[in-house]
Amino acid sequence: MDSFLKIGITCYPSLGGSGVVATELGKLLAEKGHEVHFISHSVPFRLGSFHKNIKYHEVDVSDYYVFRYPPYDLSLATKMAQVAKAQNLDVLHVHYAVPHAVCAFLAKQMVGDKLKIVTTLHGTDITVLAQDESLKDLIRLAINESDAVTSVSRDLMRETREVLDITRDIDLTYNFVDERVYYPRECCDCKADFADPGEKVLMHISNFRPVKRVSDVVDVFEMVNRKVPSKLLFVGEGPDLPKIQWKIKEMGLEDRVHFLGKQDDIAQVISMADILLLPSEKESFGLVALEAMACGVPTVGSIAGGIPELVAHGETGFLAPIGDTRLMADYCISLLTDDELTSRVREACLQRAKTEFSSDIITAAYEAIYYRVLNRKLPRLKPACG
Ligand code: GMT
Repeated sequence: MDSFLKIGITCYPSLGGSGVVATELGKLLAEKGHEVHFISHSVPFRLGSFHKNIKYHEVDVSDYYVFRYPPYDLSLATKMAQVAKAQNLDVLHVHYAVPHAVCAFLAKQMVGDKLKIVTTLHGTDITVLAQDESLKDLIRLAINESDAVTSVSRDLMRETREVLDITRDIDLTYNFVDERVYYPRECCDCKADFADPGEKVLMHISNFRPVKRVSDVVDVFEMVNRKVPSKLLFVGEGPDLPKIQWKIKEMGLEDRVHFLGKQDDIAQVISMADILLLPSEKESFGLVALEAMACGVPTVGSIAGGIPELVAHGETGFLAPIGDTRLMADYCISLLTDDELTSRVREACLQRAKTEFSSDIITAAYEAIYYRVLNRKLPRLKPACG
Protein backbone atom coordinates (compact mmCIF):
# COMPACT_ATOMS: atom_id res chain seq x y z
CA MET A 1 0.00 0.00 0.00
CA ASP A 2 1.27 3.51 -0.87
CA SER A 3 2.53 5.22 2.28
CA PHE A 4 1.55 8.66 0.99
CA LEU A 5 -1.99 9.85 1.59
CA LYS A 6 -4.66 11.59 -0.43
CA ILE A 7 -5.88 14.43 1.74
CA GLY A 8 -8.76 16.83 1.13
CA ILE A 9 -8.56 20.18 2.94
CA THR A 10 -11.37 22.68 3.40
CA CYS A 11 -10.85 26.07 5.05
CA TYR A 12 -11.91 29.69 4.73
CA PRO A 13 -9.73 30.56 1.76
CA SER A 14 -9.73 34.32 1.94
CA LEU A 15 -9.38 35.35 5.55
CA GLY A 16 -8.04 34.62 8.96
CA GLY A 17 -5.50 32.54 10.76
CA SER A 18 -7.42 29.30 10.29
CA GLY A 19 -7.15 29.67 6.51
CA VAL A 20 -3.44 30.49 6.81
CA VAL A 21 -2.72 27.45 8.99
CA ALA A 22 -4.76 25.11 6.76
CA THR A 23 -3.06 26.35 3.59
CA GLU A 24 0.45 26.21 5.02
CA LEU A 25 -0.24 22.70 6.32
CA GLY A 26 -1.46 21.60 2.88
CA LYS A 27 1.67 22.99 1.23
CA LEU A 28 3.97 21.22 3.69
CA LEU A 29 2.08 17.92 3.33
CA ALA A 30 2.41 18.21 -0.46
CA GLU A 31 6.16 18.85 -0.15
CA LYS A 32 6.43 15.68 1.91
CA GLY A 33 4.83 13.68 -0.91
CA HIS A 34 1.14 13.53 0.00
CA GLU A 35 -1.50 14.44 -2.58
CA VAL A 36 -3.46 17.45 -1.34
CA HIS A 37 -6.86 18.58 -2.64
CA PHE A 38 -8.17 21.96 -1.51
CA ILE A 39 -11.97 22.13 -1.73
CA SER A 40 -13.37 25.62 -1.35
CA HIS A 41 -15.17 28.55 -3.02
CA SER A 42 -11.93 30.23 -4.06
CA VAL A 43 -8.21 29.55 -4.20
CA PRO A 44 -6.67 29.91 -0.71
CA PHE A 45 -4.85 33.26 -0.62
CA ARG A 46 -1.59 31.87 0.75
CA LEU A 47 -1.40 28.98 -1.75
CA GLY A 48 1.36 30.60 -3.79
CA SER A 49 3.20 28.87 -6.57
CA PHE A 50 2.38 25.66 -8.44
CA HIS A 51 3.11 22.34 -6.79
CA LYS A 52 2.51 19.05 -8.57
CA ASN A 53 0.90 17.48 -5.47
CA ILE A 54 -1.65 20.25 -4.90
CA LYS A 55 -4.99 20.49 -6.64
CA TYR A 56 -7.81 22.93 -6.14
CA HIS A 57 -11.51 22.08 -6.55
CA GLU A 58 -13.92 24.99 -6.75
CA VAL A 59 -17.38 24.78 -5.18
CA ASP A 60 -20.14 26.00 -7.50
CA VAL A 61 -23.18 27.31 -5.68
CA SER A 62 -26.61 26.92 -7.23
CA ASP A 63 -28.33 30.27 -7.65
CA TYR A 64 -31.71 28.76 -8.64
CA TYR A 65 -34.37 31.47 -8.29
CA VAL A 66 -36.35 29.81 -5.48
CA PHE A 67 -33.40 30.18 -3.10
CA ARG A 68 -33.49 33.31 -1.00
CA TYR A 69 -30.00 32.37 0.27
CA PRO A 70 -27.94 30.22 -2.14
CA PRO A 71 -27.02 27.06 -0.16
CA TYR A 72 -23.20 27.14 -0.16
CA ASP A 73 -23.02 24.55 2.62
CA LEU A 74 -24.95 21.93 0.65
CA SER A 75 -22.90 22.55 -2.49
CA LEU A 76 -19.71 22.26 -0.45
CA ALA A 77 -20.83 18.95 1.09
CA THR A 78 -21.67 17.59 -2.36
CA LYS A 79 -18.34 18.76 -3.78
CA MET A 80 -16.47 17.17 -0.88
CA ALA A 81 -18.20 13.85 -1.61
CA GLN A 82 -17.54 14.13 -5.36
CA VAL A 83 -13.85 14.88 -4.87
CA ALA A 84 -13.51 12.17 -2.22
CA LYS A 85 -14.96 9.58 -4.62
CA ALA A 86 -13.20 10.74 -7.78
CA GLN A 87 -9.79 11.18 -6.14
CA ASN A 88 -10.13 8.31 -3.71
CA LEU A 89 -9.38 10.55 -0.72
CA ASP A 90 -8.22 8.90 2.48
CA VAL A 91 -8.86 11.85 4.76
CA LEU A 92 -10.86 15.04 4.66
CA HIS A 93 -9.33 17.63 7.02
CA VAL A 94 -11.69 20.51 7.72
CA HIS A 95 -10.70 23.72 9.48
CA TYR A 96 -13.33 25.57 11.53
CA ALA A 97 -16.43 23.71 12.71
CA VAL A 98 -19.06 25.79 10.93
CA PRO A 99 -20.00 24.92 8.30
CA HIS A 100 -16.97 22.84 7.32
CA ALA A 101 -17.21 20.02 9.88
CA VAL A 102 -20.95 19.80 9.29
CA CYS A 103 -20.44 19.58 5.52
CA ALA A 104 -17.79 16.89 6.01
CA PHE A 105 -20.27 14.89 8.10
CA LEU A 106 -22.78 15.09 5.23
CA ALA A 107 -20.10 14.17 2.69
CA LYS A 108 -19.24 11.09 4.70
CA GLN A 109 -22.88 9.98 4.53
CA MET A 110 -22.58 10.12 0.73
CA VAL A 111 -19.14 8.46 0.48
CA GLY A 112 -19.21 5.88 3.26
CA ASP A 113 -17.13 5.14 6.34
CA LYS A 114 -13.94 4.64 4.35
CA LEU A 115 -13.52 8.45 4.23
CA LYS A 116 -12.08 9.69 7.51
CA ILE A 117 -12.88 13.17 8.82
CA VAL A 118 -10.44 15.26 10.85
CA THR A 119 -11.83 18.51 12.27
CA THR A 120 -9.59 21.28 13.57
CA LEU A 121 -11.23 23.77 15.94
CA HIS A 122 -9.70 27.22 15.61
CA GLY A 123 -11.46 29.64 17.92
CA THR A 124 -14.66 31.55 17.44
CA ASP A 125 -16.27 28.42 15.97
CA ILE A 126 -16.40 27.40 19.66
CA THR A 127 -15.96 30.57 21.71
CA VAL A 128 -18.68 32.47 19.83
CA LEU A 129 -20.70 30.23 17.50
CA ALA A 130 -21.04 27.19 19.77
CA GLN A 131 -22.68 29.46 22.37
CA ASP A 132 -25.41 30.25 19.84
CA GLU A 133 -28.42 28.01 20.49
CA SER A 134 -29.25 27.99 16.76
CA LEU A 135 -25.94 26.24 16.01
CA LYS A 136 -24.88 24.50 19.21
CA ASP A 137 -26.42 21.05 18.64
CA LEU A 138 -25.20 20.97 15.04
CA ILE A 139 -21.63 21.82 16.06
CA ARG A 140 -21.74 19.15 18.80
CA LEU A 141 -22.94 16.57 16.26
CA ALA A 142 -20.20 17.46 13.75
CA ILE A 143 -17.51 17.26 16.44
CA ASN A 144 -18.76 13.98 17.87
CA GLU A 145 -19.06 12.41 14.42
CA SER A 146 -15.54 13.41 13.28
CA ASP A 147 -12.98 10.60 13.31
CA ALA A 148 -10.50 12.93 15.02
CA VAL A 149 -10.81 16.42 16.43
CA THR A 150 -7.90 18.75 17.06
CA SER A 151 -7.71 22.01 18.94
CA VAL A 152 -5.12 24.77 18.52
CA SER A 153 -4.75 25.26 22.28
CA ARG A 154 -5.49 23.57 25.60
CA ASP A 155 -7.72 26.46 26.52
CA LEU A 156 -9.87 25.99 23.41
CA MET A 157 -10.05 22.27 24.19
CA ARG A 158 -11.28 23.05 27.70
CA GLU A 159 -13.87 25.51 26.42
CA THR A 160 -15.08 23.02 23.79
CA ARG A 161 -15.72 20.42 26.48
CA GLU A 162 -17.42 22.93 28.74
CA VAL A 163 -19.63 24.70 26.22
CA LEU A 164 -20.69 21.61 24.27
CA ASP A 165 -20.54 19.07 27.06
CA ILE A 166 -18.23 16.89 24.97
CA THR A 167 -16.18 14.04 26.43
CA ARG A 168 -14.52 12.57 23.35
CA ASP A 169 -10.74 12.71 22.76
CA ILE A 170 -9.39 15.93 21.30
CA ASP A 171 -5.80 16.21 20.09
CA LEU A 172 -3.74 19.31 20.81
CA THR A 173 -2.07 20.64 17.66
CA TYR A 174 -0.69 24.14 18.15
CA ASN A 175 -0.37 26.54 15.23
CA PHE A 176 3.02 26.67 13.53
CA VAL A 177 5.00 28.84 11.14
CA ASP A 178 7.19 27.92 8.21
CA GLU A 179 10.63 28.86 9.45
CA ARG A 180 11.85 29.36 5.88
CA VAL A 181 9.52 32.36 5.72
CA TYR A 182 9.35 33.60 9.32
CA TYR A 183 12.77 34.72 10.56
CA PRO A 184 14.13 38.16 11.48
CA ARG A 185 14.32 40.10 8.22
CA GLU A 186 16.61 43.00 7.39
CA CYS A 187 14.29 46.00 7.61
CA CYS A 188 16.33 49.16 8.34
CA ASP A 189 15.19 50.86 5.12
CA CYS A 190 11.47 50.20 5.51
CA LYS A 191 11.55 51.02 9.23
CA ALA A 192 13.07 54.40 8.36
CA ASP A 193 9.98 55.13 6.23
CA PHE A 194 7.84 55.17 9.37
CA ALA A 195 10.04 55.93 12.37
CA ASP A 196 12.83 58.43 12.97
CA PRO A 197 16.19 57.13 14.19
CA GLY A 198 15.89 56.37 17.90
CA GLU A 199 12.12 55.92 17.78
CA LYS A 200 10.61 52.55 18.66
CA VAL A 201 7.90 50.77 16.69
CA LEU A 202 4.82 49.16 18.24
CA MET A 203 2.63 47.12 15.92
CA HIS A 204 -0.84 45.60 15.91
CA ILE A 205 -1.99 43.15 13.24
CA SER A 206 -5.57 41.91 13.15
CA ASN A 207 -8.93 41.85 11.44
CA PHE A 208 -10.11 44.77 13.65
CA ARG A 209 -13.03 42.88 15.14
CA PRO A 210 -14.36 43.78 18.62
CA VAL A 211 -12.69 40.69 20.20
CA LYS A 212 -9.29 42.21 19.35
CA ARG A 213 -9.86 45.28 21.61
CA VAL A 214 -7.96 47.50 19.19
CA SER A 215 -8.94 50.53 21.25
CA ASP A 216 -6.67 49.16 24.02
CA VAL A 217 -3.80 49.18 21.53
CA VAL A 218 -4.21 52.93 21.13
CA ASP A 219 -4.39 53.48 24.90
CA VAL A 220 -1.26 51.43 25.51
CA PHE A 221 0.58 53.24 22.75
CA GLU A 222 -0.42 56.66 24.07
CA MET A 223 1.07 55.85 27.50
CA VAL A 224 4.24 54.33 26.02
CA ASN A 225 4.82 57.22 23.63
CA ARG A 226 4.75 59.69 26.53
CA LYS A 227 7.84 57.98 27.98
CA VAL A 228 9.54 56.48 24.91
CA PRO A 229 9.23 58.26 21.55
CA SER A 230 7.53 55.69 19.34
CA LYS A 231 5.40 55.04 16.29
CA LEU A 232 2.39 52.74 16.08
CA LEU A 233 1.84 50.70 12.91
CA PHE A 234 -1.52 49.07 12.24
CA VAL A 235 -1.76 46.18 9.77
CA GLY A 236 -5.09 44.77 8.57
CA GLU A 237 -8.64 45.97 8.16
CA GLY A 238 -12.02 45.25 9.69
CA PRO A 239 -15.20 46.58 11.26
CA ASP A 240 -13.56 48.59 14.09
CA LEU A 241 -11.08 50.40 11.85
CA PRO A 242 -13.11 53.63 11.37
CA LYS A 243 -13.68 53.87 15.15
CA ILE A 244 -9.94 53.53 15.74
CA GLN A 245 -9.07 56.14 13.12
CA TRP A 246 -11.50 58.51 14.82
CA LYS A 247 -10.01 57.81 18.27
CA ILE A 248 -6.51 58.53 17.04
CA LYS A 249 -7.64 61.82 15.58
CA GLU A 250 -9.41 62.74 18.83
CA MET A 251 -6.26 61.94 20.82
CA GLY A 252 -4.10 64.02 18.47
CA LEU A 253 -1.90 61.03 17.60
CA GLU A 254 -2.28 61.17 13.81
CA ASP A 255 1.36 61.99 13.14
CA ARG A 256 2.52 59.05 15.24
CA VAL A 257 0.31 56.33 13.77
CA HIS A 258 0.42 54.66 10.35
CA PHE A 259 -2.19 52.37 8.80
CA LEU A 260 -0.61 49.87 6.42
CA GLY A 261 -3.83 48.07 5.43
CA LYS A 262 -3.74 44.39 4.51
CA GLN A 263 -0.25 43.05 3.86
CA ASP A 264 0.93 39.75 2.36
CA ASP A 265 4.55 39.66 3.46
CA ILE A 266 3.86 39.61 7.19
CA ALA A 267 7.38 38.43 8.13
CA GLN A 268 8.90 41.49 6.48
CA VAL A 269 6.37 43.84 8.08
CA ILE A 270 6.65 42.32 11.59
CA SER A 271 10.43 42.54 11.47
CA MET A 272 10.08 46.35 11.67
CA ALA A 273 8.45 46.10 15.10
CA ASP A 274 10.03 46.26 18.54
CA ILE A 275 6.83 44.97 20.15
CA LEU A 276 3.63 43.35 18.91
CA LEU A 277 0.50 44.34 20.84
CA LEU A 278 -2.24 41.70 21.24
CA PRO A 279 -4.72 42.81 23.95
CA SER A 280 -7.56 40.52 22.75
CA GLU A 281 -10.68 39.67 24.69
CA LYS A 282 -10.74 36.17 23.14
CA GLU A 283 -7.86 34.48 21.33
CA SER A 284 -7.73 30.72 21.06
CA PHE A 285 -4.05 30.83 20.08
CA GLY A 286 -2.92 34.09 18.43
CA LEU A 287 -1.08 33.03 15.28
CA VAL A 288 0.21 36.56 14.75
CA ALA A 289 2.08 36.40 18.08
CA LEU A 290 3.82 33.25 16.87
CA GLU A 291 4.69 34.91 13.55
CA ALA A 292 6.19 37.79 15.56
CA MET A 293 8.02 35.40 17.90
CA ALA A 294 9.64 33.62 14.95
CA CYS A 295 10.87 37.01 13.73
CA GLY A 296 12.34 37.77 17.18
CA VAL A 297 9.59 40.23 18.14
CA PRO A 298 8.05 39.88 21.64
CA THR A 299 4.33 40.22 22.29
CA VAL A 300 2.76 42.32 25.00
CA GLY A 301 -0.85 41.25 25.36
CA SER A 302 -3.68 39.91 27.44
CA ILE A 303 -4.14 36.79 29.52
CA ALA A 304 -6.88 35.53 27.23
CA GLY A 305 -7.65 32.06 25.83
CA GLY A 306 -4.55 30.29 24.56
CA ILE A 307 -2.22 33.32 24.52
CA PRO A 308 -0.45 32.25 27.75
CA GLU A 309 0.31 28.85 26.15
CA LEU A 310 2.13 30.65 23.37
CA VAL A 311 3.68 33.70 25.01
CA ALA A 312 5.81 32.67 27.98
CA HIS A 313 5.29 35.58 30.39
CA GLY A 314 8.59 37.25 31.28
CA GLU A 315 10.50 35.17 28.72
CA THR A 316 9.10 35.79 25.25
CA GLY A 317 6.78 38.67 26.11
CA PHE A 318 4.55 40.01 28.85
CA LEU A 319 0.88 39.43 29.62
CA ALA A 320 -1.61 41.42 31.68
CA PRO A 321 -5.28 40.92 32.57
CA ILE A 322 -7.70 41.78 29.75
CA GLY A 323 -8.18 45.56 29.64
CA ASP A 324 -5.27 46.41 31.96
CA THR A 325 -3.69 48.85 29.52
CA ARG A 326 -1.63 50.57 32.25
CA LEU A 327 0.20 47.33 33.06
CA MET A 328 0.67 46.50 29.36
CA ALA A 329 2.17 49.97 28.82
CA ASP A 330 4.53 49.48 31.78
CA TYR A 331 5.70 46.17 30.31
CA CYS A 332 6.33 47.87 26.96
CA ILE A 333 8.30 50.68 28.61
CA SER A 334 10.47 48.14 30.47
CA LEU A 335 11.17 46.27 27.26
CA LEU A 336 11.91 49.39 25.22
CA THR A 337 14.27 50.94 27.77
CA ASP A 338 16.30 47.91 28.82
CA ASP A 339 18.65 46.68 26.09
CA GLU A 340 19.75 43.64 28.06
CA LEU A 341 16.13 42.56 28.63
CA THR A 342 15.30 43.17 24.96
CA SER A 343 18.09 40.98 23.66
CA ARG A 344 17.34 38.21 26.17
CA VAL A 345 13.65 38.20 25.24
CA ARG A 346 14.42 38.33 21.52
CA GLU A 347 16.74 35.31 21.79
CA ALA A 348 14.10 33.42 23.81
CA CYS A 349 11.50 34.21 21.13
CA LEU A 350 13.64 32.72 18.36
CA GLN A 351 14.40 29.64 20.44
CA ARG A 352 10.80 29.01 21.53
CA ALA A 353 9.38 29.41 18.02
CA LYS A 354 11.88 26.84 16.72
CA THR A 355 11.52 24.28 19.47
CA GLU A 356 7.83 24.42 20.44
CA PHE A 357 6.02 25.52 17.28
CA SER A 358 8.16 24.29 14.42
CA SER A 359 6.40 23.23 11.24
CA ASP A 360 8.15 19.84 11.36
CA ILE A 361 6.72 18.96 14.75
CA ILE A 362 3.19 20.12 14.03
CA THR A 363 2.98 18.69 10.50
CA ALA A 364 4.20 15.34 11.85
CA ALA A 365 1.54 15.51 14.57
CA TYR A 366 -1.20 15.97 11.95
CA GLU A 367 0.21 13.10 9.87
CA ALA A 368 0.20 10.83 12.91
CA ILE A 369 -3.49 11.65 13.41
CA TYR A 370 -4.29 10.86 9.76
CA TYR A 371 -2.59 7.44 9.93
CA ARG A 372 -4.22 6.73 13.28
CA VAL A 373 -7.78 7.33 12.02
CA LEU A 374 -6.99 5.21 8.97
CA ASN A 375 -5.70 2.49 11.25
CA ARG A 376 -2.46 2.40 9.27
CA LYS A 377 1.06 2.16 10.57
CA LEU A 378 2.91 5.49 10.53
CA PRO A 379 5.64 5.18 7.87
CA ARG A 380 9.02 6.91 8.10
CA LEU A 381 8.42 10.31 6.56
CA LYS A 382 10.89 13.09 5.86
CA PRO A 383 10.67 16.32 7.88
CA ALA A 384 8.45 19.06 6.38
CA CYS A 385 11.18 21.68 6.00
CA GLY A 386 14.10 19.26 5.78
O1 GMT B 1 -11.94 32.26 15.25
C1 GMT B 1 -11.63 33.26 14.60
O2 GMT B 1 -11.64 34.41 15.01
C2 GMT B 1 -11.19 33.06 13.23
C3 GMT B 1 -9.92 32.33 13.19
C4 GMT B 1 -9.35 32.63 11.88
O3 GMT B 1 -9.78 32.01 10.91
O4 GMT B 1 -8.52 33.51 11.85
O5 GMT B 1 -8.98 32.75 14.21
C5 GMT B 1 -8.72 31.80 15.15
O6 GMT B 1 -7.85 30.83 14.58
C6 GMT B 1 -6.47 31.19 14.50
C7 GMT B 1 -5.71 30.02 13.88
O7 GMT B 1 -5.84 28.86 14.63
C8 GMT B 1 -5.96 31.52 15.91
O8 GMT B 1 -4.58 31.83 15.89
C9 GMT B 1 -6.75 32.71 16.46
O9 GMT B 1 -6.35 32.95 17.79
C10 GMT B 1 -8.24 32.41 16.45
N1 GMT B 1 -8.99 33.65 16.77
C11 GMT B 1 -9.68 33.78 17.91
O10 GMT B 1 -9.77 32.92 18.75
C12 GMT B 1 -10.36 35.10 18.10
